[in-house]
Amino acid sequence: MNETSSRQPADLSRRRFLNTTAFAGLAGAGLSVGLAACKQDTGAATAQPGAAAPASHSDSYSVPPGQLDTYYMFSSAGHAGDVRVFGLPSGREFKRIPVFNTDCMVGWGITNESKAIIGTNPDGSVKFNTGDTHHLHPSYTDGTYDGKYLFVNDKINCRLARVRLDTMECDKITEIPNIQGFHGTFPDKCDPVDAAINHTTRVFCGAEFSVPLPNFGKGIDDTAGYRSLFTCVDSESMEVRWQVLIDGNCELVATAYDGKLAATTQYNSEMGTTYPDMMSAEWDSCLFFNVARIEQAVKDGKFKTYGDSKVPVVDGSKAANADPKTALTCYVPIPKNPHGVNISPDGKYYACAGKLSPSGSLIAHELVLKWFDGELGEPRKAVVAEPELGLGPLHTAFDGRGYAYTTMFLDSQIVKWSIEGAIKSYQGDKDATVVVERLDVHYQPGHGFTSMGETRECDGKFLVSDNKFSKDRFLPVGPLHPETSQLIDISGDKMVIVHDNPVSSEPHDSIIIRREIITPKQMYKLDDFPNAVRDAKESGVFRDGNKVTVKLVSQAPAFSLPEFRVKKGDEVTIILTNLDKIEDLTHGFAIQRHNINFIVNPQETKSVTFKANKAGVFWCYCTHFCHAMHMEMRSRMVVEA
Ligand code: RUQ
Ligand code: CUA
Ligand code: CA
Repeated sequence: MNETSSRQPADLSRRRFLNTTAFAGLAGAGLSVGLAACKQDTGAATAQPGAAAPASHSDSYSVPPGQLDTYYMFSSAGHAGDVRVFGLPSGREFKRIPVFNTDCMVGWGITNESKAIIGTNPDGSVKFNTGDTHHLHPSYTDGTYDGKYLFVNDKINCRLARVRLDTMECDKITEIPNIQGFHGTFPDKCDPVDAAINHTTRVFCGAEFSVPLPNFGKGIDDTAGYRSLFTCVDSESMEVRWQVLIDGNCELVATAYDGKLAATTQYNSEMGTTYPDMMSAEWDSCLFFNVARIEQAVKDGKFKTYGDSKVPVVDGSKAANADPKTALTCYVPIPKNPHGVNISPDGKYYACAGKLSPSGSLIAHELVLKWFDGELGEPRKAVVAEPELGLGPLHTAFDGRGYAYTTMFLDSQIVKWSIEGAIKSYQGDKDATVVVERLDVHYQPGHGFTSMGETRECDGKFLVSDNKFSKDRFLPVGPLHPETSQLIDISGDKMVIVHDNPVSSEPHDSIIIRREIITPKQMYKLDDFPNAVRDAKESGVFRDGNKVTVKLVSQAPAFSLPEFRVKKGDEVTIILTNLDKIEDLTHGFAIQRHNINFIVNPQETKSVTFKANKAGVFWCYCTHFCHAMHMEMRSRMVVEA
């Protein structure tokens, strides 16, 4: 237990409230006393730029003005629909990358280019303007991040998005057919057949909710016939490659370092539609997919399609996969309603968190492969440890030194346990030490994740606990509290909470990348945009019937057209290129009373299309502070009656 601070009364009542009221019925709530408090060490060390932050002194985690962080942290933003970029160890937020949301600063969901990525209705309006991002994972090469892409899910509208890590902007969004509740996602790390393809080419997607197949109004009352699918998307084309029909559902997703297996936990092997149904069985599964066999089955034409989707769907149900030697899927039984699945950085074990069971289950990669070779027997034999961890285990992270760190939602703790100790204990060794430390966090953690922890370069320096509640940790800001992101130093024998950062709702999963891995571009090229207005002389108003194209450029502190004229009823397309070639010199463009607002970064081109429905004079102005004459940076749209 950690040392107590001077805040016990409020904190204790807070914990009692959470453990007994909010989660009554789920938690048998052994109320733990003692609260984690950051020990206020006063060390003199300062962070070295480029070097990892030294451990043990809280001051050594501060990043002084003018110095840079050593890590990037990317976080999904939950039902805010965007992706956030932070620096660690400072916890400073740098950027919000719009993905499934609308962002009026950037113009995401407003410009034609962003609408084309998001997807449009026949009338040109954006098809979806909500999203729920839970899980984001970058592309891999050689078992570590290659700094190319970040993939992120949308649980509401069943989409997978890709963010380019050089521009930190979303460049593709794919809608996945036949599914609902797309939750877990993970890119592969290697091709299952050709080991020379040692980088990401596929992204796997787990569907949590089951639906009738096809879902067009038939089979509504036959809930036993509802099905879930596991999906593979091509990481370059972002086309859906194939799907697997399964028994039960998918939850979180993990992938093997050798590319041979993808895994998903499933909490609804009962295939129930109400929550008592979904909790009725004592056992659910971690489900493994044999990627090479699935792709062979697709090649051999052993698939179906559903509705108007052309995506091949192979049969991964238990009944169709009884013979391990030909099976596409392997269902490894684990206790009741598991949640996260995370692979250890050595590639050997999948750690599943029990959620409704106070345990974790460790499944050996080698043994699952052995099952597929027909040499294991019962799939349950692939489980090599099942340590008792505490209440509400959700997700597990690793330090590369043989320890696992599991978040306990109900106990509000990070539990550090020994992988080797857990395996020995499972084999009957009564002296094996399993749990080595419990650290209270504030409060109710969802994900915990470590620096480079989901790569072969796991460095064991930091763990971040993203906690769902903050209550008394920050100045109150009305009924909606921020969440708490706690930075924990795990480099020493004891976990040390370094600091709390408030985060706006609701980050789920995050990843921590060494900063050297990412090389952002500071400037676009004009050639990146086929519609670029390459010279101020190309500016003007071009009419084709009642369709009018207005081309203009921005060069601080002026737009190339001080005025442009259109007619009432015209469909107006404005194409704006920012010809400034100075890093960080972004301009904005907004039109009064027309709901138009977007930015253009240096050398970038964007366009918007709208109806000029009202006659009159409408000022256009630069929204982004760019110059001493920023206020004067205007143009005038004249709409003639
Ligand atoms: S899953 S806590 Cu646990 Cu999407 Cu977020
Ligand atoms: Cu251009 Cu402000
Ligand atoms: Ca269940």
